[in-house]
Amino acid sequence: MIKYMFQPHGDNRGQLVALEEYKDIPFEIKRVYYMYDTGEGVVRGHHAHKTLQQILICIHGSCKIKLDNGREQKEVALEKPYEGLYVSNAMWREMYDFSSDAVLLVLASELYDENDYIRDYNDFIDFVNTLESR
Ligand code: T46
Repeated sequence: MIKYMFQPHGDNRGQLVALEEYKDIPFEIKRVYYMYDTGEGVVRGHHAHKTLQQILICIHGSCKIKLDNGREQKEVALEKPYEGLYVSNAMWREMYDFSSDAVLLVLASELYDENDYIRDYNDFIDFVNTLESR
Protein backbone atom coordinates (compact mmCIF):
# COMPACT_ATOMS: atom_id res chain seq x y z
CA MET A 1 0.00 0.00 0.00
CA ILE A 2 1.61 3.27 -1.10
CA LYS A 3 0.30 6.60 0.10
CA TYR A 4 1.78 9.70 -1.49
CA MET A 5 2.08 12.99 0.37
CA PHE A 6 2.06 15.71 -2.28
CA GLN A 7 3.74 19.06 -1.76
CA PRO A 8 1.27 21.88 -1.10
CA HIS A 9 2.56 25.26 -2.27
CA GLY A 10 1.05 27.46 0.39
CA ASP A 11 1.19 31.19 0.83
CA ASN A 12 -1.08 33.80 2.33
CA ARG A 13 -3.61 33.19 -0.48
CA GLY A 14 -4.08 29.50 0.38
CA GLN A 15 -2.80 26.17 -0.93
CA LEU A 16 -2.01 24.78 -4.37
CA VAL A 17 -1.00 21.22 -5.23
CA ALA A 18 0.54 20.49 -8.66
CA LEU A 19 0.89 16.94 -9.99
CA GLU A 20 3.06 16.01 -12.96
CA GLU A 21 3.20 12.63 -14.64
CA TYR A 22 6.36 10.59 -13.99
CA LYS A 23 7.37 13.12 -11.31
CA ASP A 24 4.63 13.19 -8.69
CA ILE A 25 2.56 10.46 -10.37
CA PRO A 26 4.38 7.24 -11.38
CA PHE A 27 2.69 6.86 -14.77
CA GLU A 28 1.44 8.79 -17.77
CA ILE A 29 -1.95 10.29 -16.87
CA LYS A 30 -4.35 9.30 -19.67
CA ARG A 31 -7.64 9.92 -17.87
CA VAL A 32 -9.05 11.90 -14.98
CA TYR A 33 -12.42 11.29 -13.36
CA TYR A 34 -14.06 12.14 -10.08
CA MET A 35 -17.07 11.15 -8.05
CA TYR A 36 -19.17 13.32 -5.77
CA ASP A 37 -22.69 13.38 -4.22
CA THR A 38 -22.06 9.81 -3.08
CA GLY A 39 -25.00 8.74 -0.93
CA GLU A 40 -24.76 7.69 2.69
CA GLY A 41 -23.95 3.99 3.11
CA VAL A 42 -22.94 3.59 -0.55
CA VAL A 43 -20.06 1.24 -1.39
CA ARG A 44 -18.48 1.76 -4.84
CA GLY A 45 -15.89 -0.32 -6.65
CA HIS A 46 -16.13 -4.08 -6.00
CA HIS A 47 -13.75 -4.84 -8.83
CA ALA A 48 -10.09 -5.06 -9.82
CA HIS A 49 -8.23 -4.16 -13.00
CA LYS A 50 -5.98 -6.27 -15.17
CA THR A 51 -3.58 -3.47 -16.12
CA LEU A 52 -4.87 -0.10 -14.87
CA GLN A 53 -2.87 1.88 -12.30
CA GLN A 54 -4.46 4.78 -10.50
CA ILE A 55 -3.93 7.45 -7.86
CA LEU A 56 -6.96 8.28 -5.71
CA ILE A 57 -7.13 11.71 -4.07
CA CYS A 58 -10.02 12.84 -1.91
CA ILE A 59 -9.69 16.51 -2.81
CA HIS A 60 -12.64 17.50 -0.59
CA GLY A 61 -14.21 15.73 2.37
CA SER A 62 -13.21 12.18 3.23
CA CYS A 63 -13.75 8.55 2.35
CA LYS A 64 -12.25 5.13 3.03
CA ILE A 65 -10.72 2.67 0.60
CA LYS A 66 -10.33 -1.06 1.11
CA LEU A 67 -7.57 -2.66 -0.95
CA ASP A 68 -7.25 -6.43 -1.30
CA ASN A 69 -4.36 -8.01 -3.22
CA GLY A 70 -5.87 -11.48 -2.93
CA ARG A 71 -3.68 -12.30 0.07
CA GLU A 72 -4.33 -9.46 2.51
CA GLN A 73 -6.70 -6.55 2.92
CA LYS A 74 -6.00 -3.03 4.11
CA GLU A 75 -8.27 -0.09 4.85
CA VAL A 76 -7.04 3.43 4.18
CA ALA A 77 -8.71 6.72 5.09
CA LEU A 78 -8.32 9.54 2.58
CA GLU A 79 -9.07 12.85 4.24
CA LYS A 80 -6.52 15.39 3.03
CA PRO A 81 -6.37 17.02 -0.43
CA TYR A 82 -2.58 16.57 -0.50
CA GLU A 83 -2.52 12.80 -0.02
CA GLY A 84 -2.93 10.21 -2.75
CA LEU A 85 -3.37 6.46 -2.67
CA TYR A 86 -1.64 4.42 -5.35
CA VAL A 87 -3.78 1.51 -6.55
CA SER A 88 -1.93 -0.93 -8.76
CA ASN A 89 -3.42 -3.40 -11.17
CA ALA A 90 -4.55 -6.75 -9.69
CA MET A 91 -5.97 -5.03 -6.62
CA TRP A 92 -9.58 -5.46 -5.52
CA ARG A 93 -10.96 -2.09 -4.33
CA GLU A 94 -13.98 -0.80 -2.47
CA MET A 95 -14.70 2.85 -1.63
CA TYR A 96 -17.10 3.73 1.18
CA ASP A 97 -17.83 6.00 4.16
CA PHE A 98 -17.93 9.03 1.87
CA SER A 99 -18.63 12.25 3.73
CA SER A 100 -21.54 14.13 2.15
CA ASP A 101 -19.09 16.72 0.75
CA ALA A 102 -16.54 14.17 -0.54
CA VAL A 103 -15.01 14.59 -3.99
CA LEU A 104 -12.82 11.62 -4.94
CA LEU A 105 -10.50 12.44 -7.83
CA VAL A 106 -8.82 9.62 -9.76
CA LEU A 107 -5.79 9.87 -12.04
CA ALA A 108 -5.63 6.85 -14.33
CA SER A 109 -2.87 5.34 -16.45
CA GLU A 110 -5.23 4.14 -19.21
CA LEU A 111 -8.35 5.21 -21.05
CA TYR A 112 -11.65 3.67 -19.98
CA ASP A 113 -11.85 0.04 -21.05
CA GLU A 114 -14.58 -2.26 -19.74
CA ASN A 115 -12.46 -5.28 -20.76
CA ASP A 116 -9.86 -4.32 -18.17
CA TYR A 117 -12.32 -4.85 -15.28
CA ILE A 118 -12.48 -8.03 -13.19
CA ARG A 119 -15.88 -7.86 -11.52
CA ASP A 120 -16.12 -11.33 -9.99
CA TYR A 121 -14.05 -11.94 -6.82
CA ASN A 122 -13.30 -15.59 -7.68
CA ASP A 123 -12.08 -14.51 -11.13
CA PHE A 124 -9.86 -11.97 -9.36
CA ILE A 125 -8.29 -14.67 -7.17
CA ASP A 126 -7.70 -16.83 -10.28
CA PHE A 127 -6.08 -13.82 -11.97
CA VAL A 128 -3.75 -13.21 -8.98
CA ASN A 129 -2.81 -16.91 -8.84
CA THR A 130 -2.03 -16.92 -12.57
CA LEU A 131 0.18 -13.82 -12.21
CA GLU A 132 2.04 -15.37 -9.28
CA SER A 133 2.61 -18.70 -11.05
CA ARG A 134 4.38 -17.00 -13.97
C1 T46 B 1 -12.03 2.35 -10.14
C2 T46 B 1 -12.73 3.09 -9.05
C3 T46 B 1 -11.78 3.76 -8.10
C4 T46 B 1 -17.13 6.00 -17.74
O1 T46 B 1 -17.92 6.17 -18.68
N1 T46 B 1 -15.83 6.35 -17.88
C5 T46 B 1 -14.92 6.20 -16.88
O2 T46 B 1 -13.74 6.56 -17.07
C6 T46 B 1 -15.37 5.64 -15.65
C7 T46 B 1 -14.39 5.44 -14.51
C8 T46 B 1 -16.68 5.28 -15.52
N2 T46 B 1 -17.54 5.46 -16.55
C9 T46 B 1 -18.94 5.09 -16.38
C10 T46 B 1 -19.20 3.61 -16.27
C11 T46 B 1 -20.39 3.53 -15.35
O3 T46 B 1 -21.58 3.64 -16.10
O4 T46 B 1 -19.39 5.66 -15.14
C12 T46 B 1 -20.27 4.77 -14.48
C13 T46 B 1 -19.80 4.49 -13.06
O5 T46 B 1 -18.58 3.73 -13.12
P1 T46 B 1 -18.24 2.56 -12.08
O6 T46 B 1 -19.47 1.87 -11.68
O7 T46 B 1 -17.16 1.72 -12.69
O8 T46 B 1 -17.67 3.40 -10.84
P2 T46 B 1 -16.92 2.86 -9.55
O9 T46 B 1 -16.92 4.00 -8.61
O10 T46 B 1 -17.46 1.56 -9.07
O11 T46 B 1 -15.39 2.57 -10.03
C14 T46 B 1 -14.59 3.61 -10.52
C15 T46 B 1 -13.79 3.14 -11.74
O12 T46 B 1 -14.68 2.59 -12.71
C16 T46 B 1 -12.77 2.09 -11.40
O13 T46 B 1 -11.88 1.92 -12.48
O14 T46 B 1 -10.95 1.84 -9.94
O15 T46 B 1 -13.68 4.05 -9.52
